[in-house]
Amino acid sequence: MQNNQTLFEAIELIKKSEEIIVFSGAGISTKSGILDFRSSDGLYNHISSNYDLPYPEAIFELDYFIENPKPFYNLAMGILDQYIRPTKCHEFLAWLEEQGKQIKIITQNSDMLHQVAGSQDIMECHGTFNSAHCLECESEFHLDDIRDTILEGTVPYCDCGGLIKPDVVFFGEDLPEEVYSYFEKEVEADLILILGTSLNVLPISKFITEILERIPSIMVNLEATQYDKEVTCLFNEDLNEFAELSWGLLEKSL
Ligand code: CNA
Repeated sequence: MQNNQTLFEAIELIKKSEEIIVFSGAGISTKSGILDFRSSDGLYNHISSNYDLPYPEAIFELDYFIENPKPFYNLAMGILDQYIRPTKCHEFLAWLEEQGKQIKIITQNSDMLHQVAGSQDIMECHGTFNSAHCLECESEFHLDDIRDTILEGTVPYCDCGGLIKPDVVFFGEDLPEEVYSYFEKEVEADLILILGTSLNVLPISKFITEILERIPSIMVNLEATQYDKEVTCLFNEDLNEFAELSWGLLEKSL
């Protein structure tokens, strides 16, 4: 760990905080085997090398998906085919909650790993893979209803003939209403943990970075972000290493 002083400061902040907001991004799940978007070995570079698309982001754009859903479902097949488990960091957050901390997870991820780890209060601001809807008749499906079709390499369609789309928020779609109502009020917390996000995706990164003026923060991210100077404790480190060290230190003192 780069700086022991900052680590001890972060541990003290976690220890004395009762209400903690966690803002997580794709970086918390990379050690589970799910690529993030923007790292050099992330999804965008993978898509550029392996898919014939006008630009990598097109795969997550609603208009492009409606025209050509095959690339998205091909990518989804590769993810569903893996055995994916939560990381040490997901587990650390669930453990903090077990210790009596009030933890609100605000995640940009749709991989459901916070739920699997046991966290209770989770707002999925970019939707979820767990459910899906027909884009024509709006019938609802569970992931289990379409999983086999996706794994066979086939695009799932509804009985009405409409294309089925997982309930993840694509570029061109709005965030769930609960996200706007949550940030409409002044957010109260003792601490915010920002974990594994480049803070590039609007509007959610704007909502979060506005809070940094009022609430102490810890950010853990391998790469620098444009908000590094605005956080209280910064770690350009691997999240699992941070979680393991913090867990060990807190276990002795909480
Ligand atoms: P991003 O823009 O790809 O940024 C991820 C950040 O995490 C990068 O800055 C990396 O440096 C950092 N990172 C990667 N691995 C680690 C690690 N082991 N330890 C510490 N830091 C690490 O992703 P964001 O989440 O900021 O972007 C938001 C997008 C990505 C959202 O719309 C998500 O839905 C979307 N996404 C989600 C998943 C998922 O559900 N797991 C996967 C890929 C993309």
